[in-house]
Amino acid sequence: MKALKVLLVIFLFAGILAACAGTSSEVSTRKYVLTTGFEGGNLVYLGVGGDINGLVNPTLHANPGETITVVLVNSGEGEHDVSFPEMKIKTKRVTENGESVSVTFTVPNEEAELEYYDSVANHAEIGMVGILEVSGAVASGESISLYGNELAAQAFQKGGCAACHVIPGLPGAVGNLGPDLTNIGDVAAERVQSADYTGSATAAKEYIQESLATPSAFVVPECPTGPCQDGLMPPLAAVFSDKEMEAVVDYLAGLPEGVANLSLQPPSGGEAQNTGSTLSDVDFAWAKQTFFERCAGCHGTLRKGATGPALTPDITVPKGTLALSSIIFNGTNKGMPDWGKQGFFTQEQTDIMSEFLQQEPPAPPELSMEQMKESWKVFVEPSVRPTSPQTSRDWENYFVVTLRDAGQVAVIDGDTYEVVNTVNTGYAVHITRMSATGRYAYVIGRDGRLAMVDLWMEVPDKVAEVQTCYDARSVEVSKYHGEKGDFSDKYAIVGCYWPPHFVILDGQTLEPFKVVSTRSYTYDTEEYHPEPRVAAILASHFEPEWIVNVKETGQVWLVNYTDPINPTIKMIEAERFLHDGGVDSTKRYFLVAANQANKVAVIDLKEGELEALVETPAVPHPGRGANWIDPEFGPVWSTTHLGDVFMTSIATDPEGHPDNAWKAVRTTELPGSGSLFIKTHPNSEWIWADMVLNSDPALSRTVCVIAKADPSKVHKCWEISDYGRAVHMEYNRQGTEVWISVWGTADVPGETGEIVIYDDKTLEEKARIPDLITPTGKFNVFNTVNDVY
Ligand code: DHE
Repeated sequence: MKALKVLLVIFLFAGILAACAGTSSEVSTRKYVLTTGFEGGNLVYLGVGGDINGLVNPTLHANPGETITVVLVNSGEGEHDVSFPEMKIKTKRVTENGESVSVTFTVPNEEAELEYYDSVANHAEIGMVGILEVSGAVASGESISLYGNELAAQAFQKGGCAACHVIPGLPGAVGNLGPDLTNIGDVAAERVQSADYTGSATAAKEYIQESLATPSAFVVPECPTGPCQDGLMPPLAAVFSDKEMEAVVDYLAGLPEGVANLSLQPPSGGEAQNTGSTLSDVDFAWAKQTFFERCAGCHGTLRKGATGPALTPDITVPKGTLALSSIIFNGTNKGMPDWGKQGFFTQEQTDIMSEFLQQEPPAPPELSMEQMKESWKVFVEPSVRPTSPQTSRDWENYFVVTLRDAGQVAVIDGDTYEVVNTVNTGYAVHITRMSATGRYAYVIGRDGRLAMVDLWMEVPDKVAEVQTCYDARSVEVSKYHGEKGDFSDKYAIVGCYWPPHFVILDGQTLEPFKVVSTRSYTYDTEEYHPEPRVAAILASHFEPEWIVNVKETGQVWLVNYTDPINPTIKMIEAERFLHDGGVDSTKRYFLVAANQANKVAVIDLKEGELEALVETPAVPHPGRGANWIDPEFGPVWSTTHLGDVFMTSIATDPEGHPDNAWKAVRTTELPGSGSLFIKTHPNSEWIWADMVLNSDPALSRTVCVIAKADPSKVHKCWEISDYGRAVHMEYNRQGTEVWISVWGTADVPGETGEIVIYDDKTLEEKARIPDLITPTGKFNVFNTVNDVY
């Protein structure tokens, strides 16, 4: 990629020379990068890098007679240029997303205020207009004309400090990943005196300087969202000049009394430092694909945010490359993986991703029914499949195990621990659900590829497959058998992230026959959303209905499949960012986490209505949750949290315990946040929880058990391996064993992953199933069919 960058520089340089024709042949001493964006509904230029980073229609500066370069990067799909009419200078037009053009020219040799604007169509009228100020004898080079707070403001912006800290006086500095700096002047003086201080400063200013230059010298124990993370704060010694460092230290040391208005006006001098947003086609394509594969699940393909925050340019450009890269590389304790530390991205790739995030997100293509049908394959026709189980094994105690990075599932005998077969399914396989009879396993990959495995075969194998979308997370089957008909094993449904739709398929052959788009309006503000993704889907036991959770619009759709060509859909308003959930012990109520809203929505499946919205700690993530009887509050359903350290228990018995029903009656503290899954079984005396996304490697491979008899505290926690992460628990059919995955690294021999099996009575380790490739979810046939959790 280094070589490519060199090529890019040569290309850019050539581009600049080309653009120079008819303008100046002198060497430019100042460069400004502008990109296109939206602000308050208007089309605008946004400054990129240096002093103008994130500013709307920034005022550009030049000394009289100076030669400057202006680069324009297209963040959208429209046509744009930058025109300086008084000088009769303009850039060429950009038309493609990510395309850049530049122009180099010499400004007049006298003071002037010159307008620049987009000369395409009516773009200037609707907002794309700014000023180039030619003024005074402004020195070039480092910002030597800036003093005190002005210089501090510039440096804060350069360092991306607002992304992680509250800094009084600095607009937009409301970040909560690092310590709040409101009282840092006082706090710093106290800290150097405290016993647990590990740095070498002896006074407040020295402490602040040390924190900026070598942040690891002392890591503050508590940040607003949990323990502060070593490594997240980038060392700024090489980023700030001596003067900038001095200005920042002075400003912070003067807080809280010395708050000043640090509005980010461009300085009257100082060279704009171009961080550049001119990704090569190769880098752009890499970032686009990688974002889709690794990041879109949480942030959305169009980056409007859901489980993770929105990452549209209005948010990312002001944060800047440095702050974004630091977060991407190091992760956060709110669930953002540490992609750099885990070795998935190099520093260079992290920077490319940060730059990509500051551009307008490209939209991926749609997928038609015709394309789905082209991908549809039946390997074994229903007529030649076995009519009874062809195995003496207890197939209802099989575990279908996701081998995530192998694109496979392993079918493992729950009695003998033998891998009965390994079946190729979709890319980055996500979950498996069983047909109503349990004989078929339906496996969905992140690439929207659905595979159907017949568990009655002597060696279970794939009997059909189809691709229903490019990005999917959920699959379910028709389960209703009652007076309205027998729908066992009749239909399947896939829920997609992109395109945002669900697809109904024949349950025996996987022939897709109905697509329903979820593009719609948010339940609360009735605004159109282009990407409302389908999260969890669950089959009702009461009605011939699927509960389809539409994430971004906050609606739970009850899709009646009695006539699936003409399905009726009841849209229940619930809460935004619906994600995952399960039924209570009576199966009448469905509890689903609205995870960025910090709520759990309860749907009454008998009456088909919203029963309650329950407030919880940050980012509930239950998997399907855990049902058990609390000694004080009666039947409860519990969830753990990605963004907080608790297990929250919600009372679910409106008849027996009406006063408690649909209240979060208990929180039990775990040693860390980052939990994705929780599990129990009616025969067990324990509730198990993981902390797989905790940024501390030891906690990420730790599991905890809570005793149902004493749920006020955790009973026991331990690390289940010395590598990888502990993720997702599942019981065997009898409820006597718990299986937990060690999620390893596919290309590290000996550390690819395994399953650890515990005796649920004694909590002793019983066995390990070694050398599996990145096992994650495990689905016991009986428990999955019957919603036992
Ligand atoms: Fe999952 C369930 C979405 C990341 C393993 N995951 C679900 C469900 C959704 C979902 C909507 C509920 C399906 C249902 O019940 O119908 N998962 C997402 C994401 O959007 C997210 C956060 C980010 C992404 O990029 O995909 C995400 N999930 C992960 C992982 O990183 C996990 C740990 C490993 C992997 O597959 O990559 C993972 N998700 C699982 C598992 C379940 C699941 C094992 C089923 C839990 C159960 O017991 O039912």
